[in-house]
Amino acid sequence: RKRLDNTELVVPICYGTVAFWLGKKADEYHSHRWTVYVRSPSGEELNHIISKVVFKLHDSFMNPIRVVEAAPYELTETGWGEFEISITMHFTEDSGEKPIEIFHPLKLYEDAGSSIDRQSTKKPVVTEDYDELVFSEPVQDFYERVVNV
Ligand code: SLL
Repeated sequence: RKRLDNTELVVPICYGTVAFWLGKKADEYHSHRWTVYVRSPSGEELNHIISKVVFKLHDSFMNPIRVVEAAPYELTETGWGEFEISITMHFTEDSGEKPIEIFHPLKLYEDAGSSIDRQSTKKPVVTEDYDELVFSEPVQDFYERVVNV
């Protein structure tokens, strides 16, 4: 497969968690409903670049390895605790790229001292990170396919 010298393909992504307290519906093991996601900051499709996303949850979850093979690349669960989520992005076969693993903390509670001191079922706790996937010297066919979408 031919790679392009002196070329970089830069793909912006953002990923994060959104968590709602369950209020009256909360029980000991399910105090919150939360979603972890990977998406394009501009709302573009990522499915021409990403083939699947593997979310690895804390071992206290049943089947902690969750595979999402189509957009939207997100997962919703209920739980009681915060932990570090492993997010592995796999790329389309023609890219010749290895998977990339990133980590993102699931946040259920506002920081102590935050002005939002009372939990509400309506106001989610959100954390989001922005990043860029940088493919240097990309495979030519992949590059041309992606930039022509
Ligand atoms: C803590 N280190 O102790 C963390 C672990 C794990 C959270 C948090 C499981 C929910 C389920 C769940 O929420 N685990 O079993 O459905 O705070």
